[in-house]
Amino acid sequence: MTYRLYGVADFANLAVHLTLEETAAPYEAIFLDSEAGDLKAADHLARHPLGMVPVLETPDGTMIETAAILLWLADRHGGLAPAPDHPDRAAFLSAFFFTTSNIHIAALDLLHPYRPAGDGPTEAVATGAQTRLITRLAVLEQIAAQNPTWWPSNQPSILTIYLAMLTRWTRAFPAYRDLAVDLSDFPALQTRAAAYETRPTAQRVADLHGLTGRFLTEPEG
Ligand SMILES: N[C@@H](CCC(=O)N[C@@H](CS)C(=O)NCC(=O)O)C(=O)O
Repeated sequence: MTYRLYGVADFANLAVHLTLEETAAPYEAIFLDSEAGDLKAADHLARHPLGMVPVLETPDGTMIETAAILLWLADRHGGLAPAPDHPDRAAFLSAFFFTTSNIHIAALDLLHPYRPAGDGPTEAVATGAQTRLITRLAVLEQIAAQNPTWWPSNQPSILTIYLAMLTRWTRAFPAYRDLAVDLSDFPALQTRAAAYETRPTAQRVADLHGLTGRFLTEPEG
């Protein structure tokens, strides 16, 4: 079966799309139009109960949640994360789930502070998110700087792909421009994203999302 990825250009499905391109697996990327209401249409709500993306249709059923999909693809196709029985798996999983639980959530608060703020002050929420992001990226930076075998600096990894997509957002789309968080403050993380983004595979996917050049490390806001 050909995988079918549902997404919107430059939404979270970008990480899944990049990962699919690194596997040799056949897939189809279907772009929905969020402005036209495609995400909340009945056919998409049947795929995702909240009408969100990414959604990946697989031979084992329909999957949601970026991190779950990335891990599932890595396990199924190999090469993009330590295998489940590898001794490096424990350290890798810790960093990967640290990213989804801490970086992804804080990035959303930096981009969309009005969601958690409700009637409260959005700038205070965004400022708090920026502080959390910087502290948490520093944790990952310290790990990456030790060059663990499970996080190569010059090979694609679902951790690099996921993290680089999130930091693309934190630099390009913060709710307040002066709160942008830039990967260049985290050199070991930046090295990984910079090595990855120039791969022909990454550039092919970027092009389909309307992105060009150093789309991860030097995104245009
Ligand atoms: N936890 C989910 C979050 C997915 C998510 O936030 N998707 C956004 C795009 S980046 C979305 O579909 N937004 C459309 C909407 O909320 O209507 C995941 O990691 O897949």
